Amino acid sequence: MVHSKNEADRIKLFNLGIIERNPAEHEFHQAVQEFTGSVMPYVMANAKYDDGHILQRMTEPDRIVIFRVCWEDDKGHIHCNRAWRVQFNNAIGPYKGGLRFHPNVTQSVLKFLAFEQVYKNALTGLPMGGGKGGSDFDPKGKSDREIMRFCQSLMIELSNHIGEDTDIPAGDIGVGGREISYLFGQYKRLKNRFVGTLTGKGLSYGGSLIRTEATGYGVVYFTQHMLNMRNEKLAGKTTLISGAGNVAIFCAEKLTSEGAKVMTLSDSSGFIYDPDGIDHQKLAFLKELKFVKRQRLSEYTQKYSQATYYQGKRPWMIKADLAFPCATQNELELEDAKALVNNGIQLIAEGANMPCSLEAVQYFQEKSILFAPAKAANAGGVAVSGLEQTQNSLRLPWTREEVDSRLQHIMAHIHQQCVEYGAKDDATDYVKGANIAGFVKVADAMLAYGIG
Ligand code: NDP
Ligand code: 2IT
Repeated sequence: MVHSKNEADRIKLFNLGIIERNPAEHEFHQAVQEFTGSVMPYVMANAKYDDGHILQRMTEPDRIVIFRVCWEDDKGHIHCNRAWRVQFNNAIGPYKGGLRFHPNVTQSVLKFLAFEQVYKNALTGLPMGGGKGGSDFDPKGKSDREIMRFCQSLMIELSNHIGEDTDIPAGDIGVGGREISYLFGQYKRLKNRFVGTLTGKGLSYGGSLIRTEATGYGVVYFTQHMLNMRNEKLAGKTTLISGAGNVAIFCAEKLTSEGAKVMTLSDSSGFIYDPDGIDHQKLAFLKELKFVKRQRLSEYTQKYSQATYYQGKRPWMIKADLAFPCATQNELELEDAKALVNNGIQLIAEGANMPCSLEAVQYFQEKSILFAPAKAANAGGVAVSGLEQTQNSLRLPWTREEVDSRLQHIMAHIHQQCVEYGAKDDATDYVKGANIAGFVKVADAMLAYGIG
């Protein structure tokens, strides 16, 4: 986005203030910088937001809870981890957002995720504020019992800060169905209440159909709307996906169902390239490998010998039409963006949160590549979490068709908002559209409450 001198100065000054107030929180700085790049000009053009110092207020979380989590491993050794819950903004609904268990979790990572979640949740049109939590606990190589003891210990403290009308956690990296079940079971025991305080639950105890698939499916629904605007279709497109977790696998499943060819998946050790495409049968093998056996992706090439495994590499040097980064933050940098563009990439949709660096996003925009930012493209997961809460309150489970059709409707609505707020010449700037549409909802609620 090109800014006038005055706008550029205001953006620069504001971001320097963010860096000064939040030293060393690089991921948080990055998320705020991406946001203000498009929102500051809008604020400057609308005096009520500028006079209300709304951006200053929106970039300060409501509160952050930090606590110790001690647990005993299978050998009787005691471990201490650190955990957080960032309750960023509840202007339009109770705090809502996932929990991440990964050794690289820091306060900065959780603040960036919670900040993004505020505007993503607003875009869904459901009454959800934004929060995020997690721990620097590494679930890799731990037994089920160790995971259980860690989750139970974490919930002893977390249960004091959450509730079905206060803050509703869910999954994220390292937190899937197994972890949510241990967390929910402990919450229920501590509070003696069976309520929808966590989402992503098992189907027989309050979970929603399609929640597992929702983020990945939603990314594909959103992509279809982007392609439709250019009279293009998914069928026949070649695609790259990074990650091999919840988001990546179900993104691959839906792309394959729609006739696109998925050629790559990755994990933190490397990526697989299957030129024949990762079809439904291969995906069934991968679901068992990753979600049941919890093994490494490199095993894929043992079974499918036409595929190649690239140790320690990312998939972005492979030639394809569409790319879906679905693993983690900053996994696609400027050099990767250049390689993709050189190879004729048409569209990038962020399945993960902030997977593209600021420089990579800027480069895609300069080259007029269709680019869907995370807060729009991956909102399907939290949207179906919202629908899980609705079903919990109604005490009525919906069918697969009902939930999927609501998800499709929500993704269409998010796309529509991006088009409305992101108009640029005769195209759509999805970064600007998603940021401003999310901003307006939250900012208007905050202004209505007065100063606080
Ligand atoms: P999972 O834990 O299911 O999978 C994560 C995947 O990413 C794994 O393949 C993992 O590989 C890889 N990965 C994790 N950290 C790194 C790293 N530092 N470098 C390289 N690869 C890494 O998580 P999800 O699929 O749920 O989440 C993926 C992304 O999607 C995250 O950014 C998350 O915030 C976002 N997201 C998730 C939603 C959800 O509903 N689950 C909703 C919206 C966004 P390995 O196994 O080797 O660690
Ligand atoms: O980043 C995200 O949107 C999630 N991890 C899902 C959050 C949720 O509450 O379902």
